[in-house]
Amino acid sequence: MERKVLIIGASGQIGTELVLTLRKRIGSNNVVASDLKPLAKDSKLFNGPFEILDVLDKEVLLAIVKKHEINEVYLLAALLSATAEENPMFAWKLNMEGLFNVLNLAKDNFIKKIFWPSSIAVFGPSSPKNNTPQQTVMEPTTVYGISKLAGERWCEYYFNKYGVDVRSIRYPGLISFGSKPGGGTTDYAVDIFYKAKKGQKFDCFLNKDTALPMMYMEDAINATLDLMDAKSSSLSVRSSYNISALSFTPEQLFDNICHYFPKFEIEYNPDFRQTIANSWPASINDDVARNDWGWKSYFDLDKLCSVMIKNI
Ligand code: NAD
Ligand code: AKB
Repeated sequence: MERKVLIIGASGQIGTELVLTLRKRIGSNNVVASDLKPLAKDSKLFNGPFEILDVLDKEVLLAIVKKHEINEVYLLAALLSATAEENPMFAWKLNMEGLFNVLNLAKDNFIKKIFWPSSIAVFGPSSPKNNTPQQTVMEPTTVYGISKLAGERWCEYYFNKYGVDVRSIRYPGLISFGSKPGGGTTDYAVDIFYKAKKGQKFDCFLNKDTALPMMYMEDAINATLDLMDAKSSSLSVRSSYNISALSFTPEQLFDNICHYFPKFEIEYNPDFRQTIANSWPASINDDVARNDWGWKSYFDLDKLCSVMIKNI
């Protein structure tokens, strides 16, 4: 069967890279990008089909699926951790209803396969802080984390009850230059490169010793596409897979960037995002993903900094 993919929330940090990579692999016309608003003039996504879509509008969603004969959906529309704390009720609505609208498309046999991202935010202060395992205590304290954990449970439920082929990864903080991040707690690790390159002082909203799990976008996109290509029978997890690449603090990232910009300066002024970061793991154990579908990361901190500085 020819793959016909719809990406929802395609103009965001992950969507932009995912659309371009998938279009290279399976052909531009087989990947329909969609988002709330028309593409920006300088968008990289003009090289294939695009639809305006609010994932909360299930009639329009179904019409687009039928129009393009879509059989696979990647649902990226969500409010991230920091933005969600500012509007908890809307975050819950978007993050949950959007997922139900897509899961129900598969339950009703309009599509065959779904990718839905979870996050390290599913863990909370009572989870082990270091080398956090796939299965452990999960008591998230952010609305974002609560919505992701609930989403994971629903994905597993739809797989067990209705046979819906939904696959998921708990992404760590993602670092990329293709599109700016949208309202997360790990966004500092992207913003810092722009300030360094402009020769400006960086005002960091986390403390210097706050270690968080992070990953370069190319690793995350490869993980996503590898998981989607994996044989269904090899997948033991239908909630969401831990994956891991790097763990660093703002100070370690700053020190690395200073190799390129020795006069770069930083000031630490933690805000409400520090509380969110404090509740998350510092590092993640990804043995299950490695064993089930061969996950492996390629970008360490040196390589990540070098690519970011070259391309920003
Ligand atoms: P983003 O904020 O950069 O992009 C989200 C996109 O969704 C935006 O283009 C936005 O316009 C669109 N959108 C918002 N509401 C919509 C709606 N109602 N209908 C359709 N589109 C809508 O987010 P991202 O960083 O690309 O993240 C994508 C997904 O991955 C989210 O579910 C997020 O929770 C998850 N995730 C991201 C990271 C990360 O570091 N970027 C880490 C863990 C998990
Ligand atoms: C955020 O900071 O909200 C995201 C995430 C780790 O889910 N980058």
